[in-house]
Parts: sequence; C-alpha cells; structure tokens
Amino acid sequence: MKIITLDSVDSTNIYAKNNLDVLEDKTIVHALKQTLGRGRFDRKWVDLGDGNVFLSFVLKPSNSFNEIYSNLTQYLSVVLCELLEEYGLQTQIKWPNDVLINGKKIAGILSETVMQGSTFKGLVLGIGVNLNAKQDDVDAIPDKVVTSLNLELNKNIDMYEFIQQLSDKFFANYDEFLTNGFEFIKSNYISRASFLDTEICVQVLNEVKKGYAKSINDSGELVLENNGNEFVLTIGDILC
Ligand code: BT5
Repeated sequence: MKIITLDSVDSTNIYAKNNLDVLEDKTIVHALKQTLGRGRFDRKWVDLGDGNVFLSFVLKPSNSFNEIYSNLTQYLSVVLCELLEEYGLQTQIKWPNDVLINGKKIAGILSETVMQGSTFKGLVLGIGVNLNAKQDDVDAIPDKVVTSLNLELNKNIDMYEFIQQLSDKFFANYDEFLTNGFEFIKSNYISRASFLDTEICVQVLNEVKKGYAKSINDSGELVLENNGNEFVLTIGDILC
C-alpha cells in the first residue's frame, strides 16, 4: 500500500481515474484540498476545509469485473464504522453506504469502475470523511443533516493518523472480502443498519418507492415489502 498526498485536486476520484494506468494497485490518492468533489448521481461533495479527508483507493483486483466489486462501498462503510467506534462513537449505516453518527452524515463513498473499451481496468473507491469541520459549515450543507468527528468528540482529529488507520483497516480484510463477497460483512453491516424493520421511502432514479425495509440480501441489496409484494433494490437513496 502506498499513499500519495496532493496539495489540491479537482477530485481524487477523477485524478485516480485519469492516472489509473500509472498508479499501482492499492495506491491511495489523498488530497489536502478538493475543489470539485463529487458524490453519486453527479451530486457535490463539499470540502469543509483543512484537516478533512478526501481520498481514493486505486484497486486492480483482477482483469475482469466481478459482481463482488459492487459491494466494496458497503465493505468500506463497515470498515469506517469500526474505526469510528474505536473513537468511542456509535455508528449507523444508511443503505447503501452512508455512514451516520446520531443520524447525521459524517462520510460519503463513491465507487467508479474504469473500463477501456470492454476491458476492465480497475476501480476507484473514493471516500470523504468530515474530521475537522466548523459547525456553521456543516449546517450550510444542503439537503442533509451533517456532522464531523471533531464536533462529536469536541477535539481536533489528527488527519494523517486517521488516514493510516482507515487504510490499514481497509486492507486488513480486503482479500478475504474479495473471496467471500458481501456475506463476509453482512452481519456487521446489518447490525448498524438502523433503517431495517421500519417504513421507509426510497428514491430510485425518477421514482419514489415506499415500503417496509425487510432485509438486506446476500448481495447487499435492499428488500422492500409493500402490500405483500417484494421489491429488490440495487440502487437508490433512502429519503425518509
Ligand atoms: C456521497 O454521495 O456521499 C459520496 C461522496 C464521495 C466523496 C469522495 S471525497 C473523495 C472522492 N473524490 C470525489 O470526488 N468524491 C469522493 P451522495 O450519496 O450522492 O451524497 C452527496 C450529498 O451529501 C450531497 O448532495 C450533500 O447533500 C451531502 N454532502 C455534500 N458534502 C458533504 C459533506 N462534506 N459531508 C456530509 N454530507 C455532504
């Protein structure tokens, strides 16, 4: 594992994708400042200033795509929860991979697959974690209730130490995860999935689906039940 730290970049995911050919497997591209951070569905990831985490894992696990790679975001969400719990906090996961503290979003994860024609080149797994933010700045983020580790713990957080801990934890079980897939983390994921067994509504592309969040299946998909019908969701956002 190698960590490259850039002073400033548009997006660590974009940088990693553009330089995938020359970046080795298991390189971490870290930036001190990110000017065009991206979320899923082209949403924005806000840079909350110095001392916050913006990084992307460059992963080249094989020469062909495997369905298991789609669950790497969920694997990373569990890894992050375990780390935040070592700081003494309780964590929740909102499907598919938002990590929350007391219901407030502290991190976001974005995975992108890199193809050259029909050839699979690798994956870029980006994560932003709020470590050292000001209350006014988190309050200004649109559409979400947001928090930061320093605000939860009332002290500044050492960003470099946190990044080292996160990457060590990520790679500690990475190979085992690739062998076993979502089932390897299923119980650790479900134990933090606070939305399960409640009525929820989920934005799926242009549609909102409502129902009872019945389970997470062995592929990490959300199973919703509505009037005796089951819907299996692979993508979406829990709205309520
Ligand atoms: C995500 O998208 O949560 C994935 C974010 C991934 C960011 C990392 S940073 C390193 C790497 N490089 C990139 O360019 N991206 C990755 P999504 O589920 O679509 O959530 C986006 C929404 O989260 C926004 O629309 C806001 O409501 C909210 N948001 C934006 N910035 C935030 C922040 N700093 N903390 C918490 N919530 C935020």
